[in-house]
Amino acid sequence: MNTVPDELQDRLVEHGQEHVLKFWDDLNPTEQIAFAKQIDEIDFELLQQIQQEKVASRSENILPSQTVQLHQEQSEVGVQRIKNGELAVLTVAGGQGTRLGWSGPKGTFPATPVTGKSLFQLVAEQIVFASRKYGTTIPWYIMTSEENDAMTRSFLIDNNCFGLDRTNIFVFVQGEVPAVDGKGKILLASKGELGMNPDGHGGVIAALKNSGGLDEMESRGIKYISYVQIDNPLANVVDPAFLGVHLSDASSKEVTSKCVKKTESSERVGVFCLVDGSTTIVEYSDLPEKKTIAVDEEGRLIFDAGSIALHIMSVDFLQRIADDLPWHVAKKKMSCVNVQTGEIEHPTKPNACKYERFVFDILPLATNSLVVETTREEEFAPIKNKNAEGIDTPQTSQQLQRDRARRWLDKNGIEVGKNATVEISPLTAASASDLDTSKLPNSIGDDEIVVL
Ligand code: UD2
Repeated sequence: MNTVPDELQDRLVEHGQEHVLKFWDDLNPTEQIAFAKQIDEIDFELLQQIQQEKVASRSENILPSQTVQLHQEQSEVGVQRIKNGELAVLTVAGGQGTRLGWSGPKGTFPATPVTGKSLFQLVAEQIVFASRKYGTTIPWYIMTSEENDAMTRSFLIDNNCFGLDRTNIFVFVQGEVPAVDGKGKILLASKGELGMNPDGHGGVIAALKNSGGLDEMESRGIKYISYVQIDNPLANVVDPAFLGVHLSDASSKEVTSKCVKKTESSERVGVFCLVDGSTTIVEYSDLPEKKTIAVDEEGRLIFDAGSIALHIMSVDFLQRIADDLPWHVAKKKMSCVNVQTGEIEHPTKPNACKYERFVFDILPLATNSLVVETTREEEFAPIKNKNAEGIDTPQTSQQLQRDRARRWLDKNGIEVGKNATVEISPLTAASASDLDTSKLPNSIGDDEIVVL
């Protein structure tokens, strides 16, 4: 049995968190060592700063954001920069597939309609295709979480990184923050473990910086990042037109974001808005109801620019703002040890304050940003919920993937039977114009299942 190291005790007392040691004597020496290590790694100053950070009162000055259309003519300049090796892909993949009933990292979830390719494979193969097409290297940065890091790494290695060179993949883990109760006391997940939470997808910027990822990018000559969430199989991860528009006018932009028109007021996507004059995304749950449902004279939604969480970010901008993202607090339910009784409690009401950062909070920090509208059917088929829930499910996503494949074939004059299922591999094409008609069938019959 070890006594509590003085230094540890002092630090906890200094920050008013000494209650976490209440059950120290119940732990065996190995557990004590692990617990001491966990406490030692906590940045108490940061936790204190987050708790003291004033939650900005929500401004009433919210207007719809300006958007421009994304045009393919802007591709040429993007292509040049990709060829120069200035673009990297960044995927946030800290989430688990729990909401989908999938035990494992969300990126390992089978997403495509015929071959069941995983979400990770879809990103990897798009990078392989673009690297070949443009004769360049496009490194891939993947953010994992403590929970899924080891599984993600083995998944990639077991699958030979889906054709990518391992030296061009940089996996890094997002940060964690202790969860606290209403009085700011850290919760105990067990007698020898603090209750921790991932710091949100906005933690990606600080994690990139702290892991050396941003410096590594600069040493490779990477100037721009294509940011994608792992949950959208149709996300175009290497899009020259998107990069082109980011670079398009005299004043260089620090972040450019894609939006699509919302399908209905209740759609659960963040909305691009001008808040106190700055472009930003207001999460669907935070946009006042009146604004969410507001329509113009023709019945069209006024706040209609939905975020599909695709951004081009300039690396030098991220270096500058890496530590500046604000924190959000969410009250959630979390099982934890009752410090009076030592028993684990499963609350029926929210008992824990969880702290998170949101990646879209980089927008108001940018001196120059732009929102471009893209075609929803081409780029957005998120997988968020189980099939039974009906919206943003594996089933709805697969249908949208099939529809896009059909449209690409149609554009090339290939007739596809009404009930046919077509899957186009990211290794074959990134757009309708990439399809090589000499290798395509003349037509695809009804009920046929085809992989191209
Ligand atoms: C996100 C956006 C929403 C809309 C929608 C589009 C937020 C808060 N909401 O909603 O506005 O644009 O996407 O599809 O951004 N992740 C991590 N670490 C974390 C938390 C999340 O890596 O700590 C990753 C996660 O693996 C996923 C992505 O971030 O790839 C999105 O996270 P989410 O599922 O919490 O966001 P969602 O679907 O509520």
